[in-house]
Amino acid sequence: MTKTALVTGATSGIGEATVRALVAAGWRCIATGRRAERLDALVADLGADTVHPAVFDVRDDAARDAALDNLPPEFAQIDLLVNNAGLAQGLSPAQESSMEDWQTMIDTNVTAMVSLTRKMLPGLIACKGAIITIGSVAGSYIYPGGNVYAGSKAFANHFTLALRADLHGTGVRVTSIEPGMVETEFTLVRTGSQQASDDLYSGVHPMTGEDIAAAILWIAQLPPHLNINRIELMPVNQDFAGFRVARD
Ligand code: NDP
Ligand code: 8X3
Repeated sequence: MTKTALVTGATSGIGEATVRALVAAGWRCIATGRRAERLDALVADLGADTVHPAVFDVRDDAARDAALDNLPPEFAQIDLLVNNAGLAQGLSPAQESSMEDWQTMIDTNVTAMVSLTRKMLPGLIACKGAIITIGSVAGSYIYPGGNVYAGSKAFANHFTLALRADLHGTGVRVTSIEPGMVETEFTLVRTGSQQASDDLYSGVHPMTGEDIAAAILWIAQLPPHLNINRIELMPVNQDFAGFRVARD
């Protein structure tokens, strides 16, 4: 029987690649994001029978509920939730950061992710479904300017493991995927500069959205007795050495 995934943040990057990978493997997807034209293009490309566009800001619970509470019947049973929508804003040290940027990251990466997950739990339990959350290496290893983004992803990583404990015995599978550098629109959104994005990834051979989507698809298709708890991925040219000292 055809399974259905809800993929948040499917207008670009990891989310869009995930929808493409799942649909190619025979899944139906509900693809979400604020940019309706991007979702429309995805539907035009992949077909309205396999992709249902759901346009809403994940921070707006009422808009989210309006989009998800009356799905077409063939999309109504959601077997897989991919918590992917998220962003970083800014790279300034904490003492120079914007409170507005911090609030946006907390509202999107933490509050909205938790709220959507809570909403989906009864349905996921009923069908013994699965949850995959895109956390980040930034939640485990600190880099300067990571501050609230890193904190929000530490929350995502850890909340996902905590869900696994609470869902013990329900048959629901839960996985935290924690990538390093993936070349998407992430750094453009974070810095507002395409040049800064190009410079960051230049020569690194960063991961692609398709690389992460392949991991998601692999996990989604595992037999129901098998749970991948967490996966950390990096490009070969990125590592986690980060100790520094300052001298007086
Ligand atoms: P992109 O910027 O390419 O994609 C982000 C997606 O999130 C877009 O589809 C965007 O849709 C959606 N989104 C952001 N804010 C909102 C909002 N308020 N409401 C609805 N949708 C929203 O970046 P990535 O694909 O790289 O990011 C996907 C996830 O992966 C994020 O959670 C990110 O933190 C995480 N990640 C990324 C890494 C990287 O190096 N790229 C590494 C580790 C984790 P729209 O703007 O249309 O609303
Ligand atoms: C973002 C990962 O390595 O670009 O979540 O900071 S990294």
